Amino acid sequence: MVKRKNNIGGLARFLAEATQTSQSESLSQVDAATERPGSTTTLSVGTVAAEDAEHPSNVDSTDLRPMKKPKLQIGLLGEGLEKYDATGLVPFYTDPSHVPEHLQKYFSQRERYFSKYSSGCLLDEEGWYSVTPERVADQIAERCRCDVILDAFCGVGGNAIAFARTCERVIALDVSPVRLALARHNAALYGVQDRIEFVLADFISFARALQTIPRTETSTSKATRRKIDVVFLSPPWGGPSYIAGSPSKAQTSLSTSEAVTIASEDATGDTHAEFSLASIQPIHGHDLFNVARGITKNVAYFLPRNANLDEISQLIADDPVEKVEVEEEWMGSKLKALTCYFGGLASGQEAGFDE
Ligand code: MGP
Repeated sequence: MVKRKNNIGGLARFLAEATQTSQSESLSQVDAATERPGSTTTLSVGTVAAEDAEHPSNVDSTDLRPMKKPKLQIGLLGEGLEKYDATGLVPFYTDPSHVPEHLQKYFSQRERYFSKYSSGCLLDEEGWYSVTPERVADQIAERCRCDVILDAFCGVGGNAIAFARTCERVIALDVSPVRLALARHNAALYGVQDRIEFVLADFISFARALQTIPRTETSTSKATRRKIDVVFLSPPWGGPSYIAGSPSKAQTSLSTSEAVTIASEDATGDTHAEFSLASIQPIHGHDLFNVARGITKNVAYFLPRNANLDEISQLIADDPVEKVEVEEEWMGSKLKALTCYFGGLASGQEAGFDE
């Protein structure tokens, strides 16, 4: 049994100290996000809203009586969990007739995304179309079982919740304070919020800041980098139209008129245009992979079912020995996505996990 370590909060502090400029600003927002989200049912996690609640501008400065603490309202999470409650940040749909047309197909799969949906799970628009279905998330989490995992694009928390069940600690990043608050709300509903460190940060800056912290103590710094065992990448694919494919890397060097769409047949026999890693956001999917590998060799990369397999194998072209394992994520007769396991996560390469 691996011992639980509780110093992830220290990681955020190390990063703040290491960078001190824009990164530390974003990390102070992190503190706001981790301390105060959902302190009322309508406020967002942003610092401004939180400060307004504590220092309203219409306060009479001559009135020296101690200010009353704002009363926490009971939301979907119920009593005792108010500080994690994000009720009111986005609609909680229960009646199909209230769901916008373009979200209907996702709403009909709500219990697949979160088996506890009806208890009060919250998703924003991007969450509806990109959350990993719970059973798929559980399967990936089993494969990624480790001490510390970094969920680089946590969204509304589907994967982070699953990782919290198989990993000692989860560091969950997102650039959206709203999505981060929704992820924490959902994690609280599953009772795993204490195992996840929610960090308002973009993965690229986070990884860069991490590199500035020495792995071992130096004469000038006692701060050492916390070991991250696995990085999980589930980045934006460019929205629901990803299935229409995109010009591959080779194709993008051609003029638009020359660019042709390569069609491929997936295991269901459906034909789709191939998705290129060039369409990954916020940077090219190949570059994103390299950033993750700067942290650890053990990377799990969640990609569209029509992803170009040649591009995936090219990710490790500079290593003649390493293999990537591509897992098809099926739900019933439907192929949903691919998870690509690298380093010690791939079958046959487990021995290299701790390298
Ligand atoms: P889908 O193909 O859009 O949904 O996404 P579905 O219900 O299979 O649609 P259908 O019309 O083919 O029936 C399938 C799965 O891919 C989703 O459940 C998400 O887990 C994942 N997914 C979809 N998008 C658009 C994204 C994305 O942008 N990023 C990530 N990381 N995952 C996504």
